[in-house]
Amino acid sequence: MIPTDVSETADATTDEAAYDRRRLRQWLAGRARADGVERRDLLRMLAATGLVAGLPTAFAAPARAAVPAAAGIVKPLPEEWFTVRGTNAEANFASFADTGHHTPVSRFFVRNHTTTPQLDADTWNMRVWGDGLAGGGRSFTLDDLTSLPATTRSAFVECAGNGRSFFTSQQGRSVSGTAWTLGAIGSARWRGARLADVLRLAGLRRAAVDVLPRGLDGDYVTADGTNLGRVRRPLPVTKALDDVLLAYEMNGEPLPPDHGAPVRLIVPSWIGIASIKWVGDIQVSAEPLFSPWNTDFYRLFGDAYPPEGSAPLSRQTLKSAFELPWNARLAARTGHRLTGRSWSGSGTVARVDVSTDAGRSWRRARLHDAARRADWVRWSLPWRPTVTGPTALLARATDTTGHTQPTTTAYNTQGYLFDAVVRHPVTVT
Ligand SMILES: Nc1nc2c(c(=O)[nH]1)N[C@H]1C(S)=C(S)[C@@H](COP(=O)(O)O)O[C@H]1N2
Ligand SMILES: [Mo]
Repeated sequence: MIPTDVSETADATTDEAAYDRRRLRQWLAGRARADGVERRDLLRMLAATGLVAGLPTAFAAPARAAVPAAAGIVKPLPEEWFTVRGTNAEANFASFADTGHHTPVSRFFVRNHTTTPQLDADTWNMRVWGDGLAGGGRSFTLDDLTSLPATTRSAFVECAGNGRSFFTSQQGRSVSGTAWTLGAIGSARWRGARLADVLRLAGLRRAAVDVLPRGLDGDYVTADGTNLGRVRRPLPVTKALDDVLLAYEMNGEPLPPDHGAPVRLIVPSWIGIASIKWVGDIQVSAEPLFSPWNTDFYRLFGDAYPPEGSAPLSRQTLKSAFELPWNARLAARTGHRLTGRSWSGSGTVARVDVSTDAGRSWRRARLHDAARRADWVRWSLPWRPTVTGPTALLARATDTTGHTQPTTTAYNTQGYLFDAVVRHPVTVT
């Protein structure tokens, strides 16, 4: 069930309390350790819990007109590279065959809740504020950020709903949300300041638990007219201090408008919503923070999950895709080179196995990139088909945590984190 009315104060309070209890349970059980949470943080969390009921919960505000389809994206969206889905543009994964490790900006998918704002980098500034700081906080201009030590790293950004359409086409379940195939991902070289440095300069206190970056794009209004305010999602301070960037460059160029100019967060290995674009301010809090993006969205709801949903989603899952058109036709008795990419939000990709006979037999693909965390690896496999007719190609990755892509993914109402092996139809002629 998807909660639709987040302005209902009683429900919101209950959800928040449940969320908080769940976080505490996880920490007590040591299950959040992978994200760097230490036991001494528990004491802070316990102290903070009592304050949850007093948090503001109302999001009710007048509705706005709906945004016309894809009107809000600035860059060109040629049909061979993109499929427009509402306010979003999915990359055509087959077209990645002629790109290198990194996805050019011109091919990078766009996921916008509303429209791309065109901000002036010269006047932009970002306020860091809240009771998790000592003192009154601090504002940063773009110059301030570029004068800090710069970090460059390669990382994918992938929507939590990437692969969502396969819940329906492979598993026969309908789910809500954009019906992405596998093109809601791209990998780029990001350059920026460390969020950790910015938080320390702003006066981070040991009592801080959550940071809440907020975008400068317009308020997000749901289909039923509820205004949820500006796009924002809390991030635990432990992750914020670990490897998060405030990126101002993408593939060696200033960040382009559609991808968050002048400054966006890059939260490596985590679901795309964590990487807030067009950052306008960051709240730093000594209490857990909540927004619809970590209570109603980006959790798993459904029969397999508690009523308040799973814990807020963090890491991406494991996936693979062929760089080949859907229903591609391949000549028999000819040597082909199948190529594709695999990626994981946990550990790195250790191996990829490919089946060219709909899953009956498997061969190990050759990997073409050194495995790196939060990034994808390219792979290839030679294939000389002999049997003509329709068949399915399957790619199945295993990561260094020992996780292998399963045959099916447990259903969740909003279709997040599809990790099952995708059956890619082709015809041998
Ligand atoms: N401010 C803001 N940040 C945002 C979004 C948004 O709509 N507004 N979309 C999020 C989602 S859901 C995803 S998947 C990624 C997509 O990043 P991209 O458009 O650069 O590919 O941005 C995230 N950051
Ligand atoms: Mo997303």
